[in-house]
Amino acid sequence: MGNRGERRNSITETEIEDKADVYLNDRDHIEVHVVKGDFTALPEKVKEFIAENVKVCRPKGIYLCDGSEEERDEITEKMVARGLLTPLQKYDNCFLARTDPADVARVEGRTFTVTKEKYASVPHVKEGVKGILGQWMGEEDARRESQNRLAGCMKGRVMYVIPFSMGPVGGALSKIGVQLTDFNYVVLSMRIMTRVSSKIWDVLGDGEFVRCFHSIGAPRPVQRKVINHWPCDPERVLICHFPDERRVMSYGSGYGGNSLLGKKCFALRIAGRIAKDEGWLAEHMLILSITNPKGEEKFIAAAFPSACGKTNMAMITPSLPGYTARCIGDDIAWMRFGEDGRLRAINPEAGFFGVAPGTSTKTNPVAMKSCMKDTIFTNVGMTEDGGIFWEGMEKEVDREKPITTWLGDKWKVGMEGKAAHPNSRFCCPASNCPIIHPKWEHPDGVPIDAIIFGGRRPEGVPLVYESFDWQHGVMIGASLKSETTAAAEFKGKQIMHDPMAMRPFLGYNFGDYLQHWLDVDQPGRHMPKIFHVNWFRLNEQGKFLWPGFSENVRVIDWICRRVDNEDIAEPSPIGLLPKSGSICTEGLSGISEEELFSVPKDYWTEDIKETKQFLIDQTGCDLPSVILDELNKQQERIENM
Ligand code: OXD
Ligand code: MN
Repeated sequence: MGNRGERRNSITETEIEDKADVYLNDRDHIEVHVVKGDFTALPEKVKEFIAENVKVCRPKGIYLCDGSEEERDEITEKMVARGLLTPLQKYDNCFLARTDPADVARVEGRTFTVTKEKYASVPHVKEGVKGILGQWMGEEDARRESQNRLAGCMKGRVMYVIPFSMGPVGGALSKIGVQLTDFNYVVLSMRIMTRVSSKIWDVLGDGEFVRCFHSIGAPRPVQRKVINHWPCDPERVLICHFPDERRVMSYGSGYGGNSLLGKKCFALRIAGRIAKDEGWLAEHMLILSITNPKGEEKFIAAAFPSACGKTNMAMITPSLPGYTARCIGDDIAWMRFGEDGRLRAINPEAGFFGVAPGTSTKTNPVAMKSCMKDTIFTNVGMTEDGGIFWEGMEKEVDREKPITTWLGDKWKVGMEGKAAHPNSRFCCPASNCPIIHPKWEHPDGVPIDAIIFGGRRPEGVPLVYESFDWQHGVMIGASLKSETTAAAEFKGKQIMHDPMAMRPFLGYNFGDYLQHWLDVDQPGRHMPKIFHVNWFRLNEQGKFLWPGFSENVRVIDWICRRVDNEDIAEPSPIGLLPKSGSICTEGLSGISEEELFSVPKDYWTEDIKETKQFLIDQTGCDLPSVILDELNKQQERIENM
């Protein structure tokens, strides 16, 4: 924080009223008070974008963000004064936000892709089947639904204008966005998660940008009771993506992926479509590097459904001596083949928005260190001395001392209930990460050697297997399934399909998406090997067969040796399995290779039948024939085993 005693340009009602009116556009004579920044200096297209939305939403002023620390401190101070942020004295410049308990996760049921033609957005599903690979809304419906919500939705509030870059500012693989929002929490979080800077205006010039609109939907005077100083309109949440226009409209929620539009909305759904049009890949993947004791470094991109431990893997502390892991990103990878034929990846984000529960000095000490400064925690518990607490941290706090839960109740470790919401988060700058890779912001990205798909599969699925080739690997990705978690609104544990870990983040027809993955395999390109991992297999007593976390380096090491074509794999009906003894288990006790790597015929007979049916039902005539062939071949191999 800056000097709290000194009042810089805090936005006060009077000051806003005092500012001279500014005409935002000549045609409609829209006037608005410019709270901060020089509207006249903005690129024309940005002025138009702002003016159109001011006209509809009627904010009391506009605030052009510059991404500076002064700006951060000014906004933070105001939020602390209002009670929306609580300073966490134990750490440096860290704050806790508690949301309205009705606004705690991404709302997949209210998230849509809007295109003129339905099948540009979603595949042809079999008659009578409910499609789960994206939701389409027609243009007319989207226009009507937006109008119903947006007219006057920012009355009495300031509209912040956030210029941001996904990827290093000006980088060849980077893209620019401009987000409008009426929620200062979003401004602070976007500042952590993306690169917000007034330099963006110069880089942008008259170029294209992704138009991101966000409103919490709580014009003043508020109609709905505001809980925890977290205004929202949860009953009317609506998140629409307009891939043809490279535009996002998000209304009603202030939480995570619903409101930090650079993340899922832009970097996955809209960028997915841009990537298809431009011939690259925008994926729900972490990026990490592993250097072995010989000093050889490999880069890996890995896709797991939400809340399956991506952040833990991205920040792995290898248990094997002599290995070093470094993190490039924990959630999203933008990957493009370079002129040398290598697939290069950047992390478009600038921060981590990690699931808090389960993160601890035991499971992810690197993440714990990353969030000790400049971090916003949301919906976690708080200790008496201004520290954080969530499920998984029981050994790190004094059990006798009371904790304030995310709902504001007094609670102690051992009592019923939970201190933190299962989808509570830490939002911290990636630069805080002690093992961040020196090249994590390199504009050319890092060369990817292997791609991993994984999920929570308690039964039947081996610890690791390798695809026979790229096409088989794409089929493995398309067949991805996992136990549900708290990242979205689903309740209870069930195994759900989450193809390519992209089910909630698809920006266009999934059949076309699979075809795009097949099409990037071109002569002259060095295709990364594709693997599937499962850290979560249980034995008959319900105990994990594999210790996971830092021990996963043993599996990563096997993968790296396979990248070097070491003869340590043997075929099975589902892919190449590690030869006996080829994964180093030295120092581990109670590991049963037999149980970890078995491929039970009954299980896989059922699995391939179900998966094939799922893909046929969900993508119908859009399913690439290559993928259907791969599924049939796999089925045949299983039948003959
Ligand atoms: C996330 C998610 O927040 O996948 O990363 O839900
Ligand atoms: Mn994610």
